Amino acid sequence: MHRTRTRFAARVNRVAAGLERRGVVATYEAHDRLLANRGSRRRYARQTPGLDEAQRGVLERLRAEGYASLPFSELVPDRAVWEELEANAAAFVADTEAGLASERGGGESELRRRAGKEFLVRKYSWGVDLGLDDPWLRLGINPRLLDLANAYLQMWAKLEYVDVWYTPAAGEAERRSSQRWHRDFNDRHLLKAFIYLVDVDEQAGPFEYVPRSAPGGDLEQLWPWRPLGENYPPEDEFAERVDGRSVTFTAPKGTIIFCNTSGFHRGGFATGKPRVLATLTWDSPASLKALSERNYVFDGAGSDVLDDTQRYALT
Ligand SMILES: O=C(O)CCC(=O)C(=O)O
Repeated sequence: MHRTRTRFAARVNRVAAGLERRGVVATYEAHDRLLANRGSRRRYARQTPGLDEAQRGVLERLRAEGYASLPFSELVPDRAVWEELEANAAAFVADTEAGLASERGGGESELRRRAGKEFLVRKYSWGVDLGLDDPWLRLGINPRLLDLANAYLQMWAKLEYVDVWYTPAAGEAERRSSQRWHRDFNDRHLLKAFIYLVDVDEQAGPFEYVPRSAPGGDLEQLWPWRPLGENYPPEDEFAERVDGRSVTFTAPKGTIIFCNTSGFHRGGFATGKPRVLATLTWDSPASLKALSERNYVFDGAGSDVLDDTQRYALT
């Protein structure tokens, strides 16, 4: 009796989950085609940003390959911006290493981690209030990056995620979660930036990407992107079908990598050295309506200095 009820409850839950999933997908598609993204595309068309040569170079490579990388200083030549980020990152690294040392000694720490990706320590993780005094938030709406994001997405983008990650060298044998090849499920209109804050070699878990695997690329049919899709293919079959066509971003500190992570990517399998990077995600309003949630709340202070694209990105 109890067993029958349990099985029945499990079936009801499965049906409910299936219906909910279909509802989420339908909401996303409606917002992409008709509702939220239409307004955002219209705004972009009315006010298309002028890009300089460095930005145009990134945009062309993003459109052709789904990724582009370059020294941060080529995109943002203002030295003061980098120095402020570097100082902020150094404080995060010092706090993180103190916390990890305390944990190793059996003590407590206030380090932020998220379920499923415990191998990674995050500066913000989830649910933080951020204002314009935060250099990482300001980087996400810096016109050198935001104009590029808007031009790539062909709409006014939303800044969805801002964080700094410290991945300790774990010496694990097996890759887990985002260390394995996957597509991000949360938007087809997606741009991420990874800014390396240390030199990243093979032992520090470099980011890796399969060029032209994002929607629109000639490898898009490889376990195609779907909203909320089954996005982690079997590793063996994946290796066979990709057959060495991936790119590995071993690169010095101060490198910025842009990529559309609805294409296949993986990284952060730090075997011998810690990896420290900052990461930003821009996506479409449709994604925020149905598939994603910001990891921060913008406190709004001083927002009168922002232009319309910046305010749109943060709200
Ligand atoms: O840590 C990495 O290099 C990969 C991160 C990742 O998969 C993601 O941000 O979607």
